[in-house]
Amino acid sequence: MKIGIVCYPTFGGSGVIATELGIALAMQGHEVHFITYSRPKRLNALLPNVYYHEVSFQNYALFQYPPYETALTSRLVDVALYHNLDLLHVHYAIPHASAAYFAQSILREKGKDLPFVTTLHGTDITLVGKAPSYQSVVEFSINSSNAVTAVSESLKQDTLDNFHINRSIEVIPNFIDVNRFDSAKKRHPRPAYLPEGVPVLVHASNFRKVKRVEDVLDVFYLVRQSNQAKLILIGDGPERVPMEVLGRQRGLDKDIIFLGNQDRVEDLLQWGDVFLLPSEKESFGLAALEAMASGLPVFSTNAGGLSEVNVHNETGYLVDVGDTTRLAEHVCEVIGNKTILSQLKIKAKARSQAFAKEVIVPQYLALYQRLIE
Ligand code: GMT
Repeated sequence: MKIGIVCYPTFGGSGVIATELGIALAMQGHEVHFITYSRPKRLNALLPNVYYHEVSFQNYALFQYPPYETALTSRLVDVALYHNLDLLHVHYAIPHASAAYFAQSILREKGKDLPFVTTLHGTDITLVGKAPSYQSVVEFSINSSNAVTAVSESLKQDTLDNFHINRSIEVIPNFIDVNRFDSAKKRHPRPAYLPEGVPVLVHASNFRKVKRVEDVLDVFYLVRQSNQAKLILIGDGPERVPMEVLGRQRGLDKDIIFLGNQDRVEDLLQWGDVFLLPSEKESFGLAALEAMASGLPVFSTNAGGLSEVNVHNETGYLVDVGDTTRLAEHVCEVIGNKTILSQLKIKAKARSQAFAKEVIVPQYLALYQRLIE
């Protein structure tokens, strides 16, 4: 098959899933064309069967905002015709689904049929998508897609609750390459700032408000009242600088290590003992799944689809949004008891196998096959 993939090329989960899916398909011999405004972070230029087409902008003094959707649509038409694509898979509805719909309409005029799949990832529905400035276009383009998938049951339900949807939505959960996160393949010794024997708490996100990173610091503060511990923060975003300031104000700065955006998150997760994800909204929680595959129990909220990934009392703990006291109690209990910690680690790792790429990628392929036929 010749498949076009549209995604955000950033460190966000939707871009990561789109990239990993494209790589997995290319490794099976399919021809995969990424169409986006810059090379996706995890996309290696040397991979066979993988092509990257940059969306370029013609800016003009009249444009206060460059019309990305128009540029993307034109690029989609061009790549679909020139490379004779069989189908398009767009990740994150805004503005990818409406650009795909528009490209499909243009291509039809030119005698080419190009079905498209839209995968909903989270904030394209639960946050920005339902805002009045985008809602009608998101709703129309979901209804007009040839197939729609959501990354969790919770996100599917949110979509049905927030939009007038007149079509089916298939749930295909996110996935990972479990081998990459296998902690048995420890490659990097612990750095000096993480002394042996001191429990390491980890959080990874895009540092947006919705992730409630201040709750991560709150939990760490409470844990530190009675335990030695270190906190590793992976990622970057608007909340990073405020969190550095907060860490200093709380006298925790010597024990919090900000690592910024990282390509090889699996190498860093291996230093951790527990993973914190106190998000306000989370359609799935890919970062939690990556942590579980690395053998870290997850201490999260019960927001959105997190309970479909993290199982309370088995692979970690789930609390209501904002309940940092309860979350800190669970962390203290676990880091103070080696037996509980190692049981949770084993179960977290075992659960991650349910989301192995070998299990999930065939579900996308079956969907593509149905569409093309
Ligand atoms: O975080 C976002 O704003 C967007 C998006 C992204 O690109 O990272 O995250 C969403 O998609 C991920 C991949 O499907 C999910 O694992 C995240 O839970 C989801 N984020 C939210 O729902 C906040």
